[in-house]
Amino acid sequence: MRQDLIDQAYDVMRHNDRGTYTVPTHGLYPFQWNWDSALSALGFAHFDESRAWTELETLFAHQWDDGMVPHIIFHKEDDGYFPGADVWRTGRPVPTSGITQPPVAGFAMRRIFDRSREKEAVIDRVRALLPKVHAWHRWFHASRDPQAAGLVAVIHPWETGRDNSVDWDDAFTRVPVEGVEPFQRRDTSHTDPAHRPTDEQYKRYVYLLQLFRGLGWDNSRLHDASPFQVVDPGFNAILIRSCADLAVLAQELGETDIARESRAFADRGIDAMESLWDEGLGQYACFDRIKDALVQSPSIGGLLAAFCAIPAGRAACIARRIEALAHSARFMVPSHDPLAPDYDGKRYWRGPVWLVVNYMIADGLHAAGQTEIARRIASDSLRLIEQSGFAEYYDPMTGEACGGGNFTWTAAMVIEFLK
Ligand code: 9WN
Repeated sequence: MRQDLIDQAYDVMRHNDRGTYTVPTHGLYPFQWNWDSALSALGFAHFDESRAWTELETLFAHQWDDGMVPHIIFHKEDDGYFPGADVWRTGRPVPTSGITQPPVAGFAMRRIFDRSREKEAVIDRVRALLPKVHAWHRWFHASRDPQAAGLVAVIHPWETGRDNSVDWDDAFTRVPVEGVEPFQRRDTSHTDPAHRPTDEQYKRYVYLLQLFRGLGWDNSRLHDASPFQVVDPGFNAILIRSCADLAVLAQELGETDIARESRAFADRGIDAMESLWDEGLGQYACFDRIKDALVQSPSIGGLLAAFCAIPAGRAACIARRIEALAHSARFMVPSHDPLAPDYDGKRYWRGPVWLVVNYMIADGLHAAGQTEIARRIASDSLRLIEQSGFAEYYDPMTGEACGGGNFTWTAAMVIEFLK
């Protein structure tokens, strides 16, 4: 075990700890982010399990009445980030954004509870969280799957957590920019603009935000009104995995209704994932609901599908895809295929390696028996840390640190890989 790296990871997490929630990194992201928090809870659990549950409790304390859990919670005012609470204007007592993020909390809960050495001490807290997480999963199926296809759509790239992926480029041509209020970005004053989304993309992010705000953040209207409706295999794999894990946890706690419904969501999702398989790409692909077509984009979204229990043959294909990627990049797993024309090794989700995604892919492949490639992903992740520290993301060719530094979830993943 690399105790020195674990100690450094603990330091990063403590540094970004605000007591009852954690910020992704000081400066660039001064609030609580949804999937950052859930994944960071895994790291906290290794040195302070109670603090891990607090992280999840704080997140769910800001759940909306309809079940949605917002992607940002603006606990304190800070003008270092755009768009802030004054732009979202969701009318919440503690301001939040009005969209969601990958629902990784169900998975995190089960993993933390499975490993808990003090189950009796935390069981009431777990029991209290369970229906909240389930309500969020129900909300997804009710609000983002109106045709009951078994898979849910995202209506804003920020929801996927892979903000400027090449996956959204085509769908974004249908998102207008007319009427976008003037704004000033803050991200580019904290980090290298060449590592961030473009101004054109930001205008479209804001267009969607304004559209949803104009509809009063009414989730019964947003999906159908959005010109951006994309079914992301990675996002859905996270939801399916969380439903499956919640089913196991609920069963253990005697909550049989939640267990049954969660299992049904997961089973239906797994079956429907098959509709996203793209034989030409040799991996899963996004589906654009407006265009009614798969998106021809070899991104990490299709590889993250391995996080849920896809058929063994599909997991083997994903393992082969990653082996092929290893011929064109030094560090696994690039967020976009380096041989594809729109690859950009430093620009955010268009090429760089992200440890959180590596962790989830490795976890899924390991469960599917693809242990060798899972080990390779873990060891590449640690090589990046040794070379470049706890960055937000890394260039897959050079290993250079990109984006923000001292990143909470990167540190949490290091602890997970090493413990
Ligand atoms: C928008 C906090 C978040 C992550 C996302 C990542 C980035 C925000 C931004 O930072 O997104 O939500 O302003 O760029 O893309 O995955 O949750 O770390």
